[in-house]
Amino acid sequence: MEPPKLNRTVNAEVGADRRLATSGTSSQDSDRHKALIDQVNEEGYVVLHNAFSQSEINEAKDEILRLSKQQQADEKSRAGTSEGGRGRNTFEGINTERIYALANKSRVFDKFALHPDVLALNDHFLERGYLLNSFQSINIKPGEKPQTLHFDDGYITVPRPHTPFGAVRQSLLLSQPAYSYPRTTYTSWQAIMVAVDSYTSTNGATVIVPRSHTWGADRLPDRSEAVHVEMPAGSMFYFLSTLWHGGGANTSSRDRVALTVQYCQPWIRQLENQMIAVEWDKLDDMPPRLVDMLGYKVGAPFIGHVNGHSPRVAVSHMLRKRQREGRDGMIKTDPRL
Ligand SMILES: O=C(O)CCC(=O)C(=O)O
Repeated sequence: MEPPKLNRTVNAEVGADRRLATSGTSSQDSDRHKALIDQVNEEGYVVLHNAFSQSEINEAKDEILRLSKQQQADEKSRAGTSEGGRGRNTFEGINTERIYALANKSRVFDKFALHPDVLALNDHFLERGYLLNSFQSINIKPGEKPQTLHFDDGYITVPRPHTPFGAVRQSLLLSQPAYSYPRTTYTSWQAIMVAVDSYTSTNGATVIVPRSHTWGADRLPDRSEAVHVEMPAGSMFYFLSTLWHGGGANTSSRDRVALTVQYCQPWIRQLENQMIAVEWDKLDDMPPRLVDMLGYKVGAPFIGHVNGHSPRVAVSHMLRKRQREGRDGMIKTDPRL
């Protein structure tokens, strides 16, 4: 998404337009991407079939299982008697196990956050320098109730239909005059759900309310308007943060494991604090694009800089300083925390 004119001038002066990457989609893919974008504009979501191979999905599933065992053991040792593997509240699902901060926990998941079609869609719907908002696995277990229907940017207290967030919405409309949804519709982030287990109508597949991304604040969905996104393992769906949706009830006898990756505008506080969640000494082993998305690249025109440098440079300096001073492992913890 192109920023408005004034921002373009400032971005050019400070070099932000050169600094911030796009997915670099080839022209060969552009018609296909345009069709995907059209569908997202129309329906609020699009399913991308067979986005990942069976072996990539098997590898992800094994890794989720390994992390789940580790997380449950940690929870048990912290809480003493707790069963582990359960959710924190009814919204997130009591019979639902979430593993947060996947970018910190394994390199197996990186590819799921960097799918070229998703990056191309993000380039269209978000501004350059967009961020990784949240990256987690969600296992909806047998017996889980349907999640409260919601839209993901609901906690941003700008009433629907969203006000323009500056002139950004206007540039969206200028670049797509043919689209018919209301002038005031503007979304601040998008998400994908990747089916690690096939999504069926009984195993907790996400339900969505098609076209609800255009609704104003006065319209609430009825459950009868929600449909399951059914898709085989390895497929994913991409949806706008204004689309009403929720986790489905799991009335089957099997788990429903999915990965979810959310991306947000570069000027929004991320849901998961990625710069703390991902340990600094792991950054060198990560794909640079993913490191940028955690928040390590200076946004436009210069959001997030540290003394005029990128947070990535600042962190490298701090790590080197710590090493020089032999201070590793000597960080004091405030007893009140
Ligand atoms: O797991 C799902 O299918 C959806 C979860 C969701 O929408 C959420 O937790 O916000």
